[in-house]
Parts: sequence; structure tokens; C-alpha cells
Amino acid sequence: MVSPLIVLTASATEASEWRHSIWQQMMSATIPAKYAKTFINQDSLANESWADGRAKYVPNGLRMVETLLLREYDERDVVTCYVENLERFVGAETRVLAVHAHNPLGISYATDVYSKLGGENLTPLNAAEFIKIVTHPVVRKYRPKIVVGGPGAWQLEKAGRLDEFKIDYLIDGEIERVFGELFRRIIEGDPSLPRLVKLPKDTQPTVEEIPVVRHRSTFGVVEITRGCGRGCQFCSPATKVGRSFPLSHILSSAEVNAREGATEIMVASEDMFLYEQLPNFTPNVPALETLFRSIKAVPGIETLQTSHITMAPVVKDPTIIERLAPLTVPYSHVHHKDSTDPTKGVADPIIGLETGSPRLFNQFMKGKAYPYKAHQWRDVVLKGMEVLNRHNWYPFCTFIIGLPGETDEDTKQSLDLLYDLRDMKGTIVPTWFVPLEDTRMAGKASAKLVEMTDLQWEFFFTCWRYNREFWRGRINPMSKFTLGVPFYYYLLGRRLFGNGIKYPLYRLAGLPDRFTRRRLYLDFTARPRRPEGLRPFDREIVPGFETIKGLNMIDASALQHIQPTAATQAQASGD
Ligand code: B12
Ligand code: SF4
Repeated sequence: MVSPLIVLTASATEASEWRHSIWQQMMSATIPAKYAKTFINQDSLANESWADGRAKYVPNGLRMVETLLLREYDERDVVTCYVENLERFVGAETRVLAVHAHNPLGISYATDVYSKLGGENLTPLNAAEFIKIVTHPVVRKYRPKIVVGGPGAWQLEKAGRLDEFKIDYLIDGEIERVFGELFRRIIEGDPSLPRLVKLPKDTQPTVEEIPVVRHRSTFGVVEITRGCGRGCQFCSPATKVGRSFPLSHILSSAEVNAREGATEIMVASEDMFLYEQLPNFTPNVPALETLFRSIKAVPGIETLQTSHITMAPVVKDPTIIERLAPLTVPYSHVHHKDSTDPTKGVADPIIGLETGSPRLFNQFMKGKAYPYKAHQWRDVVLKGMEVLNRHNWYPFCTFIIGLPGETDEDTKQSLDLLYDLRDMKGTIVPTWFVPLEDTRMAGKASAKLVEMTDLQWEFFFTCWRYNREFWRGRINPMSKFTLGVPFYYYLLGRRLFGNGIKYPLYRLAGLPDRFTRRRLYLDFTARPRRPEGLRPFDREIVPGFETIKGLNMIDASALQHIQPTAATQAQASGD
């Protein structure tokens, strides 16, 4: 049998949509491969293939590459499969192996740092799975050109591993506009094509140039916007031109996914509220309502998953969440006992909170708070969280530890914000600063574990204490985990990271606050945490909350805006 000209693939961990769990994906980026059998359910790595060996679902970016190829090549020449089927497809006639990379070495926002908690030089599972592809015996045997692309492709260059993995081309950026020419040169082996192809901003396609994918994506990802105009200096989508996809495009993608077995759609965006936005970052709620209603109406779609949002619009107009909650919460696959929805469903959008320090916020990400000012970020976060939680939106929030120039004073302010959030409903994931390529902070140094201060460790482990309690309830002091913490500290943790992690770790273990209060910055004994069963931010336990009012707004002139589609422009001008 003649082997296909181009084989496309993604690692088992990045293709996985096991139980619709984005947690599982994040865990794969962090858990060392060595311990994968203990911490990762092995079923999550068994992705489904069609009878002919083609993959049922792969990351949306790879589906886009496949779709572009299928404009020029026949289905027989273009095959998308998982690593276990490479043997079946890669052969003498295969010229290109195209690999998608979301987080191939696990170094995005230092996810690999988590793996270092288990010891030095441990490879995260994500990386091990990526390496399995590029070092596969059939790839070694037939030597097709290895082309890697996707949002995390930069990691391979940054880690200096292009030679080791025999990667022929690394493509960084959006490819729709330049695709035909680029692949022609790759296939023909054009010697003038550089190994590193960094696509400049002016090659970013318009939405009209972006096709509807031909096949199903992992998690049923369907893009609703691309790019973000808020301009945070550490962020790569901040460097992209803002675009909103037309509803017809979105629905066609959702239909493709549903036809091939997806029961859930994840609306992918840097910020859902940018979809068809009105002037000055004003969310277009009627457009969002129509969007959710229409996606839900696609035959076969049972649940919806939100991706990212920003907090400021929630505070500016809390009715946004009130109106969107009935269209999202009952259709979520995520449930929590505290949800007041009869289904117990909760919406869990991802929100970058990043820091509690107004100074760092002002320096690196002030557009995120717009229309509010940087010094109001704490109030925006608390007020927004109250609104979200009231409507059963229990967000997945990220913080960045070790932003360049972070001082103890800054960390204390982040800890203060964390303290104020102690009754929130949601998850807080601390990450370490990593300078992403092509961002305004690309030249800065990464945060380093060995340089973590005691306060930063306290921040880190306090987040995970919150998460444990939020998802598992009160900590049982006799649980295996709790009892294991002192063993970890004395056998490994102290040696790797010093004494500074001791009391933060004990807080994570659930040691009563009266034992840790004198050793740590935050003192939870002053005001005990929310009794089981009480609603978050209940006025009687967080009385200071009422003081947050009358937030002042700033002017939008410094910010770039996503271009609305023709339909929105007409709506805004009253046509
Ligand atoms: C959906 C999504 C997820 C989902 C699903 C991921 C999946 N496996 O399908 C979830 C929530 C699980 C997730 C997790 C993470 N994500 Co994510 N995710 C996204 C999001 C919102 C959309 C991705 C998408 O489908 N885009 C649409 C497609 C078409 O774009 P694309 O993938 O970039 O593909 C284009 C090009 O890159 C290129 N291309 C893609 N593949 C290939 C392959 C070849 C061979 C070639 C030539 C070209 C090519 O062509 C495409 C068309 O132009 C993006 C933001 C965004 N808007 O892109 C963040 C984003 C990609 N994620 C990001 C991060 C950091 C993560 C995490 C590390 C977060 C964390 N701290 O844990 C994890 C890592 C997960 C893992 N497995 O390791 C960052 C990446 C930053 C960076 N530059 O490195 C982004 C940009 C978000 C952000 N605001 O910073 N993510
Ligand atoms: S708001 Fe989020 S997506 Fe937008 S620039 Fe800032 S970090 Fe990036």
C-alpha cells in the first residue's frame, strides 16, 4: 500500500478529551512521566480512532492544518492519526510528519516546575509523549520531514532541542494565509526556506480566510474570537490582531464536531466577552445569548464549555452573568455540591487574575482592568467574584508568581488578595512567570524555583489548600495525603527547596491555623474560614465587601479593539 504524503499527529496527552477534563490536560503537563501511572488515569491516554486508524479528535490547530491541506490534496494523501498508528501510515512515500505542539515540553507558564517538586530533571508526561512521536522507530526509519507548529512550538527552540529531535521546520504563528506556499516549499525541500519560520503579524489572516475545520477537534473546540486587545505584556494573544468569527462559521464548526461524535463544544477565545464586542470593550450580550442558544441547538450537542473571560466586564455590568448563566450553567459537565442550580452545574471559565500587586499590575497588564484603574484591581476581582459565584460561575483562576522585579511587598499584596478570596467558589492555580516568545517580555528572565521566597511558597501552597477544601470539603487530618506531607518535607522537599516550604506545606496538609499563624504571613485564625454550607461572600462574614462601590473608569484610548463583524457594526449603528 502506498503511504500517505503527509501524516499529521499530536501527542496522546494533548489530544486527550477524557471526561471533558481540562484538568487532565493540565496535569499531564505537570506530572513527571515517571509517576504518571500513579497520578494519571491511564484511560485518559487511550484516544479513540476510526476503524481505518485515523484519529477521531485532535487539537483544533492541527485540524486547521489538515483542513488547509485538504484544499490541495486528496484525503488519501493526508492522514491524521495518534502515535500508536504512526506505524500504520508513515512509510516510504511519506514526505512530511506534521506535529502539533500546545505545550510540548511542559514549559508554558512553567508547568514543568510542578514536576520539579518531585525531584530535579524529571520529564513531564507531556514532554515524554511528544518525544515518543519524534523518536518513533518508523519516523527514524523513513525520515519524513518533521514539521512542528502550534502555540507551544517555540519551546523546542527555546530549550535548544531542535537537533536532538531532528526537527526540520518549526513554524511559529498563524498559517492560514501563507499555508499553500509554505507547505509547497516544505514538500519540495526548498533549500532557501529557513528552519525557523516566524510568521509576522501582517500575515495574520482575516476571518474570511480562515476555513471551517473538516473534522472534529479535541474538546469540540470551536473558535469564536482570535487575539485580544488588552495588551498584557506577558501574553502571546496580545500580539495578535483581534477578530470575531461570524455566527455561521462558528455553527458550521460546531456541526462538524457534533457529526463526528462530539457531545460538547468548547468556545475558544482569549476572552469570551470580546465576541462581537461593542465599542470600548463592551460585551455584546444579545450576540452572546444568540451564540450559546444556537450552539446548544446543534443536534447532538449536550454540554458547553467556556474558555477564558476577563473580570472587568463582569463588574461593569453584572447583568451579563445573570443573563448568560441560564444558557451555560445547566449545560455544563462540571458539577459542584454548592451550586444552587437544580442540575448542580457550574460554569468554570478561565480567568487570569495574575497578581494582587497594583504596582506589578500597572506595569505589566493594566489593560486587563479596563475600564477600571490598576489600583482598583483587587476590588474588581472581589466584586467580580461575588457576581460570578452568585450565578454559579465558579472560575478557574490563574496567578503568576515571580513576575520580573516582584518584591516581598508585592507578594504580600497577592497574599492579601488571596486572603480576601478565601470564601470564593472556584479554583486558583498558581503558575510561575515564563517569558513567552514574541511577547513584550520575551527578553526577561523566568522565575526560578530555587529563588522562591518564603512568601511565594506560602502563596503557592495556600492556593492549593483552598482548592483541596473547595473540591474535597474539610480536610481529614488523618488522610494519607496529610500524613504524607511531613514525609515529603523531610525526605525530599527540604533538601530541594529549603526550610521555607515547611509551614506553607503544613498549611496545605491541613494543620490547624493556630499552629501556622505565627510562622506565616496570613493568619486565618483572625477570621475563620466560611462554615460549611454558607454561600460565598455572605455579607455577615465578609462585611468589608459593601465598601466596594463607585469604581472609577479610565479612558480607552491606549487599547486596541477587536474589529466587530459587519453584523455588529450594523447593530451598533442602529441599522
Ligand atoms: C482551547 C485551549 C486550551 C484547551 C484545549 C487544548 C487542546 N489540547 O486542544 C485547554 C484548556 C485544555 C488548554 C490547556 C492549556 N493551554 Co491552552 N489554549 C486554548 C486556546 C483558548 C485555543 C486553542 C485553539 O484551538 N486555537 C485555535 C487554533 C486554530 O490555533 P492554534 O492552535 O494556535 O493553531 C494555529 C497555529 O498555531 C498553527 N498550527 C497549529 N498546529 C500546527 C501544526 C503544524 C505542523 C503547523 C505547521 C502549524 C500549526 O496553525 C493554526 C492556524 O493558524 C488558546 C488561545 C488561542 N486563542 O489560541 C490557549 C493557549 C494556546 N493555551 C495556552 C496555555 C499556556 C495552556 C496551558 C499550558 C495552560 C496551563 N498553564 O496549564 C495548558 C496546556 C495543556 C497541555 N496539554 O499541556 C497559551 C499558550 C501560550 C504560548 N504561546 O505558549 C494560549 C495561547 C492561551 C493564552 N492566552 O496564553 N488550552
Ligand atoms: S486579557 Fe488575557 S488574553 Fe488579553 S492580553 Fe491580557 S492576558 Fe492576554
